Amino acid sequence: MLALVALVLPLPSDATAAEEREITLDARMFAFEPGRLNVNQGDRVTVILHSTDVVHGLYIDGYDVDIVAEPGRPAQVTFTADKLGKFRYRCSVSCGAMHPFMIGELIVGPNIPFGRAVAALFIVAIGAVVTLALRPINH
Ligand SMILES: [Cu+2]
Repeated sequence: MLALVALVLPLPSDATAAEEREITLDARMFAFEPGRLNVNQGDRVTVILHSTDVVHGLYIDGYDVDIVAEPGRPAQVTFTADKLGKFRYRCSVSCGAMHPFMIGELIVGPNIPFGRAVAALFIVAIGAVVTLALRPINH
């Protein structure tokens, strides 16, 4: 019952506030580490690209991100993850035979359902505590 109320009520605005995220992405022949990035829509994302062997680039489809890192000289970019969905990222510098397979996936998920789920759980927990506290004690 209380959980239903939580799903209907508007949440405080900070429940959907964007986060600042800093992600370190290692590039080497022929992979990115990590190969998958998860962020929430609206997040301010900073990616720091480290190259551990030769020159690699980072190009993110749909996000107008294109940076190049030399070994020992990381490159950095900041963007707002304003588009929902899955976006490929790839190496933008031809770095060897397997270069076309040097790809990863950026997943931008909605942040509202998660906030609501947390709020619903929180209210259920409070409801349980209140119910237990009000229960008559039998000796
Ligand atoms: Cu590369």
